[in-house]
Amino acid sequence: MPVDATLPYDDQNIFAKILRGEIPATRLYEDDYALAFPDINPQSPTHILVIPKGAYVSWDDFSAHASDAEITGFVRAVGTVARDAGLVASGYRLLANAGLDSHQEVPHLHVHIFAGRTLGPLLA
Ligand code: IU
Repeated sequence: MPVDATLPYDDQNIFAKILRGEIPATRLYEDDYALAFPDINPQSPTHILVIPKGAYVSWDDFSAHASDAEITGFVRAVGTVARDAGLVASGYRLLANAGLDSHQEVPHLHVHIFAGRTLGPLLA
């Protein structure tokens, strides 16, 4: 079910539980601002999710309310995860769904990193 990204943050969402260690995930990368783990239902050979540690529903919430340190830390973390996964030479796609029309399913901001095959045109 797509989520309404204008709703308040729900700390019972699945990614909040992963952040708190209540649900296991393979922690590919973690620092003060971000956590990365493999998507449970990969859409490409490499499909990683990167989430901020703060409680933000969507890109809109994050960009409006996160501190400069959180934003810088998160953006750097996404780049580090892609680099550490060896994706720079072949390339990769970043995607962040936000709200109903995008079909965002988990109400905690996440950036998808897709790689490992030719991805084709966006929205194909
Ligand atoms: P979306 O951008 O909100 O539509 O993407 C949610 C993603 O979270 C989707 O690709 C799921 O496969 C993924 N996911 C996950 O990795 N682990 C989970 O426990 C659940 C969803 I629920």
